Amino acid sequence: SAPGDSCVERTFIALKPDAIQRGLVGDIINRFERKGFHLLGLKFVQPSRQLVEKHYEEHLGRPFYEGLVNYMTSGPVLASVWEGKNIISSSRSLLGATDPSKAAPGTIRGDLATQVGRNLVHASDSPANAEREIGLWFQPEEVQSWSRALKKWIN
Ligand code: RTP
Ligand code: MG
Repeated sequence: SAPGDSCVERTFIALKPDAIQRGLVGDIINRFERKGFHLLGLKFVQPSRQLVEKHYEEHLGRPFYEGLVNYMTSGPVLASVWEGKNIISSSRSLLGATDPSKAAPGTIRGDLATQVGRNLVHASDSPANAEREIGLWFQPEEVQSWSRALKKWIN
């Protein structure tokens, strides 16, 4: 295997309803592509309450939970699967802090958002959660695999 292959991970990224409604899909996807991450799956969905409740089940009982579920079901979401070296921590760096008012300039939330309850995008926070979330949002056949044979023009 090539050097660096051992840290290649998959993650689940969701563009939340505010990202769609504000016309920020291209900007946000562009940042992941420019970073060098590879798109494996992409789907535009109106999530059910049940799906969002499972997705954010770790936050059940928190004061913001009900508002979070209402926000995430308020319109279509762009669900995606990406692959890349250290993508789980690296994608969370691209997003910036959960609260956009504390997120650094240059990050998605730092550049494009102001409120924690309207923070544009979700990224998985661990390898276990990434696989759990990919399984919640996607059927196996909806996710491509990047074999080395397909990467004719890149490392
Ligand atoms: P996400 O799961 O959406 O990628 O965000 P995160 O890891 O940065 O933050 P997390 O703690 O998992 O929170 C999930 C989402 O809940 C909303 N939230 N509101 N204090 C609040 O009002 C509050 N805290 C969290 C945000 O939409 C956050 O992204
Ligand atoms: Mg989270």
